[in-house]
Amino acid sequence: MRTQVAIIGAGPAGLMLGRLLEQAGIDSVILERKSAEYVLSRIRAGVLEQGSVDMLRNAGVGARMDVEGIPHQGIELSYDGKNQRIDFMERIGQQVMVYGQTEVTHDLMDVRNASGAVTIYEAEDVALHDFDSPHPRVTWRKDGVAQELTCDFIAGCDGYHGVSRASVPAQAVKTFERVYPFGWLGVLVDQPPVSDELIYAHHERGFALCSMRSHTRSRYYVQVGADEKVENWSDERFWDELRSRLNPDTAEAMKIGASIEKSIAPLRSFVAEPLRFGSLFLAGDAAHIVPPTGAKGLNLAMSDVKALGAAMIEYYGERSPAAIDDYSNKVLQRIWKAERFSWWMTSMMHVFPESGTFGLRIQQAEFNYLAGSVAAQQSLSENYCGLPD
Ligand code: RFL
Ligand code: PHB
Repeated sequence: MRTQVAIIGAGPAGLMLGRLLEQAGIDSVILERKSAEYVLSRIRAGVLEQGSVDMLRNAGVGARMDVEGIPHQGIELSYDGKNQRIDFMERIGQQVMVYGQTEVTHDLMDVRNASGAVTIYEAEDVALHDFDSPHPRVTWRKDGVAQELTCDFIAGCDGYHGVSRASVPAQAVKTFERVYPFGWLGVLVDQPPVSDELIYAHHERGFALCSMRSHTRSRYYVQVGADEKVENWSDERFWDELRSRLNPDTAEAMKIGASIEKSIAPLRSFVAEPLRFGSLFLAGDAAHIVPPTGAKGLNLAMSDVKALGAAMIEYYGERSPAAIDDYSNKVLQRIWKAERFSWWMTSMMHVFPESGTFGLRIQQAEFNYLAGSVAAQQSLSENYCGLPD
């Protein structure tokens, strides 16, 4: 089999890249290790920056988002029960869109299926070859049968645990990492959200987040220890813990019910450099991880593939390698700014047992500064809603 661009991974990064290329008449094949149903069953991000919203619309996959997505013009920060609203619209004239990653992925899969472009699900033992040359290859097995794809480029969009970054010789890649001593326990429930806006709460028992997927489906998280097991968290224990971390009025108003999904995600900051190795390019979680506190992961994946897609389109259209040569440097600038913001939001809102009472006072001062400073609120707003490309 032959294609122009082999894309590894059918998450939001791989599917969006495939769509951008298809719109420009460039052929791609997507190889995905799991089934489409499995990919759609993973509950992840919920917040889209304006830039991601625009990308989905321009890609012709914004119609359902525009009906079902919920525009949000601010967030609530809660610190030991005291609430402070950050009004994005008033501070910087922007908003974000609450629309689940599952729905984004679904919409991108539908448009790809309709286009006839090839996606191979349940591809086993995907392996990358010869990407230090202009004639890279990808091999895999499907239903036990060995397969091969030749191509011009490989886009590694296969997430943090994927094969693409792992295929690069260790001495060719530098990695930067911080692992946080906690995770997020998340619950999805078919009950209306407790608040019209997201609530990010700091409490001495730990961080909590009240989010949503729709007017009838809520997503809640609590900070838990890094080695905590989901089996130890009955629904009752989760609701008690969540409510204990919110201000009493919010806790009182919360509608609870049987969880329809419950999982723990570890928190990590990670960046690989560079993001190009000959004919192989990394994008999305394959290239970097942010802790979810700033709602940046999916949005960064989108902005990476926006740049990568444009660079490939320029390469095929104008026979110019300038943009593909610039890809890694260009996107790393934005990635590091999102890393900084996600680290900062995480540092302000979570409980860090090792930083003691001094650390707590610094967090309190950070919150008080935000509450009293228009400049600090503008800074949070522009980072949360998305910095320019
Ligand atoms: P994905 O979504 O991980 O997709 C990678 C795909 O590659 C496949 N794959 C392979 N395929 C073939 N061969 C192999 N060897 C393969 N290995 C892996 C995988 O099966 C998968 O289908 O990466 P992508 O596309 O880069 O997208 C990144 C986003 O998924 C991620 O950044 C966000 O979910 C992060 N995130 C959030 N981001 C936001 O922008 N806003 C949020 O509100 C937000 N909340 C979150 C989050 C992530 C969370 N968790 C669970 C990590 C909340 C949570 C709890
Ligand atoms: C979510 O709804 O899953 C969500 C929202 C905001 C975040 C992280 C996760 O910062």
